[in-house]
Amino acid sequence: MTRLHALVLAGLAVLSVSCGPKEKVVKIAVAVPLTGDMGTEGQGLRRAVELAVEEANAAKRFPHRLVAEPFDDRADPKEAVNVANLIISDPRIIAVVGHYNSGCAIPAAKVYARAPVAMISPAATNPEVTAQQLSSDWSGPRMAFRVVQTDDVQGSYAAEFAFKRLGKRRVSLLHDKTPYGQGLAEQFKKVFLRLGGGIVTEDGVAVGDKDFKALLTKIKGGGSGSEGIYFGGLYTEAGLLLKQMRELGMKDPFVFISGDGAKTSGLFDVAGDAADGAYLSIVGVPVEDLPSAKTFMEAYKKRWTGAGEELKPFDHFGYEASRIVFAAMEKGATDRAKMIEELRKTDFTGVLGLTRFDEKGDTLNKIVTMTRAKAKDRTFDSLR
Ligand code: ABU
Repeated sequence: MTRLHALVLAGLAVLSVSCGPKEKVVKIAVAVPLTGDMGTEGQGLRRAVELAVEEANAAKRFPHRLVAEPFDDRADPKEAVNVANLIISDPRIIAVVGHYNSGCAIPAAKVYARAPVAMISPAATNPEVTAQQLSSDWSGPRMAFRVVQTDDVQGSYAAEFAFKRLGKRRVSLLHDKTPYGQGLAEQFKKVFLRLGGGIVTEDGVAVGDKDFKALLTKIKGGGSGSEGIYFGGLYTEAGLLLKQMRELGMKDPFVFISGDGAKTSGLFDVAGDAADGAYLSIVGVPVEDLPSAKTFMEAYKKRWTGAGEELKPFDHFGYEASRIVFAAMEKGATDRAKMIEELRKTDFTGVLGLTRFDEKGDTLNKIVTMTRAKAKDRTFDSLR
């Protein structure tokens, strides 16, 4: 046993708490939506973190049992704060993998900073999730990290794609008024205008709205010459927009472009064939195109075989976030403070390739990919 290994074992013994007569546990919190429309995505993340934890336990990587403890933030910022308070009150939790929604990660991070406990988001892409830590009124250390690219990259990429690749010059902007949806749409707008394009209408919708026909009729018939919609939001509203667009005859060459929150199989459940041809950007490279993710995908499919347990779009990010936490533990992160310190030094090669974080805690990987929905197969083709 090396000296470092001995120190790690000793430290973990201090952190962990007896759970039975002999057993000690160290926990990773998985704070995501587990119910509601976004529950499908959060359950995928829970499965991915559980898989990582089970693998680490099976390999006897640590002297104590690891546990992935799920917390349901219901994609609701207020509930995310409640959940974050519960998490910080459990001393066995050494780090958080979460949250899915930027609107949840932003306020929850403020709670984690008080503890402080590290949060690695596997999905929240609004820049503020990490950038808020640089503001003068931030209290606590910088403890927010993420393994996904940010929306300033994603929104810019989509604008360039619409202008240069699709040749669109007049676009209608819609968003769901959340930090994610609005932020992404505003970034698209900034770059599309800079390129010489025009935003001809601009509207917000509410998460949970079902009828967009009046809004779409305005876009279609307003004499604006709109050539398509850029929507910042999640798959439920995106699916309804697509369905109602097609019903109103808004079809090719009129385009629908959205982001990573809409690119999931749920889009086909909501929109059916109307999803066909929609453009959806994703952060990173599609998991099936990553040779480094092959083993993970095989293990996931072997472990999770039930109905509705198929791989979801952010699962490999959740798996990677967990393994980054384990790597930090092996390097001596035996308590919450050391975990934060160790995560800042992350130099981890795994499913996503090499992950390092900048001074804000954002991944240095900046790849974004555009995909196109194929309703017949319920798949998304990568466009290169
Ligand atoms: N980035 C996908 C949607 C989640 C969010 O950032 O709110």
